Amino acid sequence: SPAPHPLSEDDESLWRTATEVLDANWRTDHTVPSGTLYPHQWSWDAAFISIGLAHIAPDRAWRDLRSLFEAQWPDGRVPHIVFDLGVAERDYFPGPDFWDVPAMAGRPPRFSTGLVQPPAHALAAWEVYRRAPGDASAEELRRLYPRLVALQDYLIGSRGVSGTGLASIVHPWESGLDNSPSWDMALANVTADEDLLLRYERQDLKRAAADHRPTNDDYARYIAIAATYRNGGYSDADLVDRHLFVVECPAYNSLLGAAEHALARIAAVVGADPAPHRDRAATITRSIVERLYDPESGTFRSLDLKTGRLSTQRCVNGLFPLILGDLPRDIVAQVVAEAESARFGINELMPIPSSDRTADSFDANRYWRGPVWINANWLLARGLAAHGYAGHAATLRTAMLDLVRRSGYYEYFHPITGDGIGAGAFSWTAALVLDMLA
Ligand code: 2M8
Repeated sequence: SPAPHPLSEDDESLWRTATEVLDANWRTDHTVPSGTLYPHQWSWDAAFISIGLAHIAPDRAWRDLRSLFEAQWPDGRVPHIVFDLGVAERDYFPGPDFWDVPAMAGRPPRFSTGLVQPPAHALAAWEVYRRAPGDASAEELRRLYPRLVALQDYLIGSRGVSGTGLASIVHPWESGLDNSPSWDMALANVTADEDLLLRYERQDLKRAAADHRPTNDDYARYIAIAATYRNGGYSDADLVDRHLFVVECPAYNSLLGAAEHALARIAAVVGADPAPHRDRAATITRSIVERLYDPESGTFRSLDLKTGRLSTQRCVNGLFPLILGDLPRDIVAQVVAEAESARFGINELMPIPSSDRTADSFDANRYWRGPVWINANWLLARGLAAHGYAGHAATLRTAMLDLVRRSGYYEYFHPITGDGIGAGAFSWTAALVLDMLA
């Protein structure tokens, strides 16, 4: 479908190619993040993808979100991957055999993982509704609302380990920022189970360069943590005592808070009470500030609940609280200063990298340890605009669009050369480009 307003010739061609990426990655009732690396449906990918689809095919936007929530567990969790059982086990690791989840609520056995991902879906549902208003969208919101609430209840309840309104993640994969330096300290206390990993074959290394992906050492820990959670029946009881990895992430919890803000708006449309959502949002913002903000460095960090220690690493997740409209002004100013600093450096030539450029842990090629990601920058641009930093938001938008125009719809980008890395024809990159052009 055509752009909603006339575009320059360059942007017109960007619009067309982004549409082609999303068309090619559509599979009956959902979009895959990438036809090669990620042949199933991913949770937070679906959220970003739906926002792009809202501009070209609102029916597909809603279908994608609905498919994801049809896989919701009876306890409210929405799985981080919904498997396409028609795809061969060897096409993604760890696949359905590894996760081995039981049949439930009309779903076949092995239909998903037992982990979650950042709860970006309420925000996405609201944004799809705003971009494609009307009765059909209002009806979709009505259907999704109780499911979105059940997800929040699960995260704030079962995953509310600290009792402060914040949710803990039990695996780096749940953060979406898989190998971020933000987890290095917590992972140092997890024994890498090389023997366990040797029983499997990593599929990602057949499809992407090894120095662009997490290391085998990372994967050995990922598998050990996932196997522990699985062997405990995916139970969330006594996590701090029983589990290997229990962390509060500032990005994850910022999206949790943003979800409550979005649910307050959705509630008003579907005839529910917005007040409880506003209360929860306020609690989440307060707790993020009280628990995850380090006044000395003026940054947010992740908190390891097993040791009680804040990570010393400065990563892009520390900037995510900017997406909270109720973040206190003095703290907003400090986070903006961090984003402007040489560590992240907002400028027109390059979007914000996933990790502190000046840190020893910075790795320009390796996934979430340095490269530029479009979803993170899209969220930060939104946050900056909402707090009155329109200039910074425009700068990030220009930098993102230039990068994609130059290098293509990559999964992530080298933060110095701008070269595309990881999977090409990556769905959320295409979707968010559409949103920025519209
Ligand atoms: C990446 O994570 C998956 C595991 O979930 C992987 O590496 O195999 C992350 O970038 C994550 O944020 C993303 O949702 C997923 C699919 O795009 O890929």
